[in-house]
Amino acid sequence: NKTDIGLIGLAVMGENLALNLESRGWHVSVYNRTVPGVEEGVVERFINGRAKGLNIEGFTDLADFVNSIALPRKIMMMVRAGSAVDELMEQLFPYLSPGDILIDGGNSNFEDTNRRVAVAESKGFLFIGSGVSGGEEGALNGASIMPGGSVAAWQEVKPILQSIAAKAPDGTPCCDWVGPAGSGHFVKMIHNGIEYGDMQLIAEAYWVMKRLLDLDNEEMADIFAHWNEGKLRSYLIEITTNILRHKDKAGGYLLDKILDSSGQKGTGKWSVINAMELNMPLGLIATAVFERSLSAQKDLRELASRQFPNKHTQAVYNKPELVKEIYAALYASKLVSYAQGFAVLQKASDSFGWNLDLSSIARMWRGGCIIRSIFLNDIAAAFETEDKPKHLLLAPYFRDEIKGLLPGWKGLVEQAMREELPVPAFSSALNYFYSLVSADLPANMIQAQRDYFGAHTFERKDELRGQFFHENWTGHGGNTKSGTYNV
Ligand code: NBP
Repeated sequence: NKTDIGLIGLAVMGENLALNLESRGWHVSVYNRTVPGVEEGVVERFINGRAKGLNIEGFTDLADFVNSIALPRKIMMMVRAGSAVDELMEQLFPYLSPGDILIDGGNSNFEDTNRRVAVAESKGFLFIGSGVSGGEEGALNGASIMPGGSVAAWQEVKPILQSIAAKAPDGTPCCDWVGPAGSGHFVKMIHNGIEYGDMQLIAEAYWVMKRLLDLDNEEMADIFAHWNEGKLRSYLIEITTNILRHKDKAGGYLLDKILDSSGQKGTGKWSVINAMELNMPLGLIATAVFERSLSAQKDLRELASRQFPNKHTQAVYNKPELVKEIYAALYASKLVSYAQGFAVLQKASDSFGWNLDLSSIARMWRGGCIIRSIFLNDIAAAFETEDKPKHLLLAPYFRDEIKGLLPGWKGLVEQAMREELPVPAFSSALNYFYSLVSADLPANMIQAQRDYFGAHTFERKDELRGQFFHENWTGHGGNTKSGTYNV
């Protein structure tokens, strides 16, 4: 009696996914490597612990594990991203049969997935690289799952993956086919980048309330709770409310005792690096990543703060008015962030031939994952129209929203700058917006400078586009141009 699916890697994600699979009626085989000195008895502990009495079979021998699964085999790997996945694949290949399907559910780099899909297919197997978002809780009760790779595998794994996915409020599973090669992992990477942006924006909203309005944690929690009833309704706003109210065992609020130095694991950074490779602006996420880096320089900031004491005015603000402006800045900046993220997805789709469906991606993110929100319904709707918007902010609904938010948004940034209060993501978003809606930018100066010192050439407003000119700016330079390149 063979099992329906195998799962490798019994750390926090793997264990919970195995339990989730079993709870949906699937018969599951599980395997974890046994390395002397690492942690031994992982499989045994799981089988005799959380999996006791369940339809889950444990293996410590890889061949036995593979043989226990029905053909074509579906094997999900939930191991540390990086070389562990390659090592595991090499170990698995000798035991697989043609048409077997490997699913990498870790946070792999999409370029690694591009390569792995090709390697697996060259050996007659199928490979899916899938983002899985939602952490431990999502893995157990329903995650957002973003699979891409060998399309022939999709019909085989669809019922299984959709059964363990979260369901959006309208009942659709938050799991659908993304596209070929590493597209599933690319989409997951941008998801994580957007998560960095959302978190930074919420942190700035909190900071303005605390610093300019002098609100206490309960008052701030009430405001976030109120916002969570409206257009900003989302998981991150919800947990922010809970975090603000959370008491420390030793008394007081825990949040106030947490060191303001944040860490990161790299998916935000990858989003920015890949956006740069695609020559696409992703400034809000970049700002969020850089702010984490700057926050981690706590000692330097303490030193600098003594040399440049803050000139906070202690002005008395009208609370309802300022809260409205904070809301406008948060909502508008969030729109900018998603617009930038989806534009990167579109560019990747065009560059790599992935044919991504942006509305389907927005729908997949409505449940299970960290950035789940009702606002993703509006994004899905915007990309579903016949006449697809060239940019999310140009979709009629969002264009009108931004017009309504702009006065409050710029008022807030203006005020914060005057108060020497950092709101880097709010202001980055606002600057991006102003640049986006400027038919003219000072890039003519950049082009002139590039041509002046490097003979990089320029196009002219009074000539057809695509013709490149070089000026002998000094009278003594030569007429040799640099090779024209446009990234
Ligand atoms: P980890 O990322 O900590 O990975 C631990 C697992 O990988 C253990 O089962 C470990 O086995 C196994 N492993 C390692 Br390390 N090297 C191996 C190798 N060479 N061969 C076989 N197995 C190996 O676990 P996790 O936090 O559960 O995450 C799993 C994946 O899911 C990661 O890619 C992660 O980025 C991704 N993810 C995590 C979360 C989250 O919230 N934690 C959310 C979404 C996605 P051992 O027990 O013998 O050391």
